[in-house]
Amino acid sequence: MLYPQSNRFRQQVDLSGVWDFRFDPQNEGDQASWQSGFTGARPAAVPASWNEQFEDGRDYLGVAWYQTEFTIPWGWAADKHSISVRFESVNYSAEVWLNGVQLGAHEGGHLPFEFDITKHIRPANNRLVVRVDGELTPDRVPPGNLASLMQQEKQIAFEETNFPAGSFDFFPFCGIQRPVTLIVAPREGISDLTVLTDIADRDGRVRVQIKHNGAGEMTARVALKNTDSLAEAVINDETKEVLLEVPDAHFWSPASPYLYDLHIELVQGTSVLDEYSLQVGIRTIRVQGDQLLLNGEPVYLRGFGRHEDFPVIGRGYAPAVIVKDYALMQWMGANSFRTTHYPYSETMMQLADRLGFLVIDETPAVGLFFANEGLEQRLELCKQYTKELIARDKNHPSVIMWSLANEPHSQQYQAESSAFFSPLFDLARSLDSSRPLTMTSYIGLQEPAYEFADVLSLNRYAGWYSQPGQLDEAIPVLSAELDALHQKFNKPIIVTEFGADALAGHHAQPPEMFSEEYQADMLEQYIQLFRTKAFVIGEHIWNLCDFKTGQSVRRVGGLNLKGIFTRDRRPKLAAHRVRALWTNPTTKD
Ligand code: BDP
Repeated sequence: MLYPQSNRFRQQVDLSGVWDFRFDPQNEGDQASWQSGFTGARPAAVPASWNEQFEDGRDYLGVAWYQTEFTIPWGWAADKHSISVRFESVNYSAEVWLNGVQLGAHEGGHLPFEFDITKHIRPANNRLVVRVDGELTPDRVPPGNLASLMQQEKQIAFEETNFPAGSFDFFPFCGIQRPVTLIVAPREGISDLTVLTDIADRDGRVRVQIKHNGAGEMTARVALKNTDSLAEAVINDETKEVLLEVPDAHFWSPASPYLYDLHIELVQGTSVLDEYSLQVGIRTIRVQGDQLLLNGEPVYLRGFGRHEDFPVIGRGYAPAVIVKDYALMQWMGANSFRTTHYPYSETMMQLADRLGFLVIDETPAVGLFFANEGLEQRLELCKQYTKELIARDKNHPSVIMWSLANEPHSQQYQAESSAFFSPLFDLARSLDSSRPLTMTSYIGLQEPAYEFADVLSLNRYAGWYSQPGQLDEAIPVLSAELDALHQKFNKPIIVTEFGADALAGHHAQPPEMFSEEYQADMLEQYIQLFRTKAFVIGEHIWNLCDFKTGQSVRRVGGLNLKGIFTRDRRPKLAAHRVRALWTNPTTKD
């Protein structure tokens, strides 16, 4: 699926704004034909989560309906063009109608989907209706409301003490959370592109695979602007690929995130049918022994786990917050982040390319468990998410690794977990063999899925959930565990989460839990430890900012306070102390 763009063949209209909205707690909308339009609506912002917009909406995770009207722009013609509507993210699932006609459905938040609406549009007064279902259930991913299962089955982590009962530690925000776009494109045009890059000494090589939906033989004209590289190829069933050589290339890296403009024209006879432009970074990424090599050089990841989370808009798309978070990460001296615990917005990924961040791109597979009920469906969903994520993000030079899950509850389900992850890793490898694969575990030595990963991602809270308040006890335990993990698996390790809650403004000397001093000391001591271990190739602090969670005794004010910035992006002591380490790295730059 191509990201929408405007050029002489393609245009887009952003439907963001205030839409009509209605909660449907009795699930009556289907019967009452709300698919064709409904009354009794209140205004709601799109994109945004519904939960922080309304007094009565925070904990509502059921069905809700959205509708809006639009007019097709002048010049868009159903007989000549293909017109579609694209949703960047609806959580958790969506069913969509246009003028009363069902267009389709999509399950899973955080990944885009689109429908061809060419046949169903009118010149004016088109009514788009979306039914969103935000319920948490055991057979969804991420799952929730596991209480009944937990009684029958072996113990599963902390869900029973969490309200709403998600099997994960962030608020289950719902709604149309990213932009909705109307797109016009040629009927016979470019439908997909895959760009793979390689380097040989100083030279770059860019391989472009092109798909189109035209009839007959086409020619693709491919040019890499800012170089002399031009290539032309006939696109038919056998040949779909164009190779561009770039002598003395600028390689993409965090220190120099150089992007080339790739421009493609689809030609038939003498007519150009379509064009598309893409920014391309020439780089390689691979694991060799204990190292992660970017363009053949070892690279060390300094950065964060994060959440798309901000007051009022919830998990809604907010470009200003995205820009701010990049500015904070740059100020800190970070070069990397993981898209915890779901794919981030497409703007976030484009800026990672442009600003030179190394991204571990994670699917929404968080809080997985392996009890029989719903297991097959959860695996199907994880496969779908993996396919959709790789299809969406495969061309970003910033994406250096796919993460196929965060913290599956595998401990007492070793065989089931292996049987789950083996085909999932195979699928990801078959879709993209150019990037290493990982998954993130809290289990460590007993993690069955580590067997399939190229890099081990470990989340650790020694000094917090274990050895509370005792950093002097915690650090040696962590050190021994890292050594044992490396010895057992012989793979490089990224500590993808470590951190402590700190209530901004709360101080203690000697440091104690929840004080800014304790958080700062803990992060500093972890980082110093990592610097002593050659097989540790990255450190991601949990979290960049405080973020909204469900309510529980562990979450003061319904917030996870492990941010080194507050939810409104003000630094705690730890931000200054880690910045001093990261902007003056003595080793592992
Ligand atoms: C890890 C989870 C993360 C939590 C964090 C914590 O991956 O989502 O927010 O712990 O407890 O287990 O702060």
